Amino acid sequence: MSEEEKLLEFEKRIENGEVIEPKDWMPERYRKQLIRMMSQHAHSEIIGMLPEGNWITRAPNLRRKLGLLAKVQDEAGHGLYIYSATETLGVDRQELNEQLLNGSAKYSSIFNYPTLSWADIGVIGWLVDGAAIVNQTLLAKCSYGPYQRSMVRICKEENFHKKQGYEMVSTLAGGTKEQKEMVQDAVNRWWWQSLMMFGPSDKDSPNSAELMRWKIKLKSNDELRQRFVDLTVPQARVIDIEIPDPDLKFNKETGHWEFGEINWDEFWSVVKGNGPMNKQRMAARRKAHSKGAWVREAAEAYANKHKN
Ligand code: BYC
Repeated sequence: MSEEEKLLEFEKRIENGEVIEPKDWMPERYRKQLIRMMSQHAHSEIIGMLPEGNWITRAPNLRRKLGLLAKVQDEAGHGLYIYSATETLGVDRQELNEQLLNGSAKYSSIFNYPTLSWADIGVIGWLVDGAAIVNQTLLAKCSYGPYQRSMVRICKEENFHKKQGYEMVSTLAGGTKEQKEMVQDAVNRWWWQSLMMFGPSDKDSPNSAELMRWKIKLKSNDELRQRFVDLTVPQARVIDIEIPDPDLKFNKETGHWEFGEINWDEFWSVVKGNGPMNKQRMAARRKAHSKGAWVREAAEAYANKHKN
């Protein structure tokens, strides 16, 4: 079969809703796009542990500490599942990690902001994990088998993260005047950044057309962002929290919440490495990588010893 015929057959399989498995033929570009997107996703899970890990020692009580510890551990597990799924595409985890450390692979913009108060931890669970679920629920139906399967458990855990975040936020919102102010301040600092997680608007998204044709993405960046806004605004109203957007209004005809302009200059600046915490995040990753060298060496020596 010629390459062209193989491509036609591959695209027919995608069109019919078939799932592509690691040993199936796939265009090189499909493999490359998946490696790019999945590895960036895995890196985001691992870097995402840092802003929250910052508050483990300062959780206000044992229940909150246990919840936060479990959440941060879950993120490590998510990174592990997605790195493993990415390795089925014939790429080594060491190589993926090098790409992160040398700056050629990205990770989510959201983790380049600081966690300034305890309320940030609740707001991250509510908004950041809430945004992640909207995106990942569809990835759980994407065309590549290992990626979609890794998403099933991740989505279940993210749902728990979101629920515990919303419970924290509603507790603070119903607390003292200071607690309410603290949580409103956190929402003011994380709202727009959560909207940016969905990526550039569709007209500025170079990868979307290809990813949607191959059903890696099932909905566009703007469609998912709108869904997140529609789900989240009513949740904010229930707990009397204001969304920091003067242009936010409900359009009865479309049934959607219309929102103001996102600061795309800020988004691209953060993506290019100039956000408030980019340098600290990468420094923490480099340190963890070099401190873990002995574990990798020991694991390799053990594997070699037990090869036969
Ligand atoms: N941040 O063509 P586009 C989590 C880049 S972890 C940084 O639209 P695509 C969690 C994009 O990579 C959440 N960069 O790209 C963890 C591309 O650059 P390259 C992570 C971004 O791939 C712990 C360029 O901009 N989730 O949930 O079609 C605790 C043009 O964009 C961002 C995932 O990774 C961004 N926000 O769409 C709590 C999900 N947005 O690579 C929570 C999987 C865009 O060409 N990924 N860029 O150099 C996706 O769904 C898609 O890759 C995206 C972007 C929607 C993110």
